[in-house]
Amino acid sequence: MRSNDFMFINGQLSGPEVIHKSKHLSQLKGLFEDKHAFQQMSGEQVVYDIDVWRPVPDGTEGGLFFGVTHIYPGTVGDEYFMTHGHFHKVENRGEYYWGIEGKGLLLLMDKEGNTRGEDIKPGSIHYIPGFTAHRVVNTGSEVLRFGACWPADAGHNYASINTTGFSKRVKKVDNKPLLL
Ligand code: M6P
Ligand code: ZN
Repeated sequence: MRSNDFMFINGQLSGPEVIHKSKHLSQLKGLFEDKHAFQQMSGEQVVYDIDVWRPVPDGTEGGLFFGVTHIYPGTVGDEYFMTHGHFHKVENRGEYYWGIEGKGLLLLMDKEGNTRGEDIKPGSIHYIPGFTAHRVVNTGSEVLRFGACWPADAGHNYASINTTGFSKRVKKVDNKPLLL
């Protein structure tokens, strides 16, 4: 039998077609509230890395993608490092996220702009329904790793997050995370 070359060990995804991408602070311009603090930081700083396995071409109906995201600890002002966040281009598509290492908060926002948070920790599983924007925030002092599995035809819609963002932010208040 032919063996599979894809492995997922110790929070690391490896295999011949795994794509690695880094999100630098400069690519998250406008998302953090404290513009002054943002300007003081290097745009070169990596906020998170993503490893993605796309076994089928982007847009394939019925296909699935698999990814691992590594968000580094840090803040912009008092706001924790986080992913950009997105709705799906094909809005009804859902997704699974699960916690691997570290701790954080998954923000889920519906089309009416109601935002709620779910704690992400090693072993936690999160079902993200369609029509729901999703963003992950690292509220810990270690790297936060989470897995993701989503339909290959879901796509990413970043536009509305760029303009209106999420209706709640996660900030460090008295050294503790608060959803405000
Ligand atoms: C997960 C998946 C990816 C997504 C990534 C980073 O791995 O949801 O589709 O690209 O997180 O999130 P974002 O695209 O919002 O920066
Ligand atoms: Zn998604």
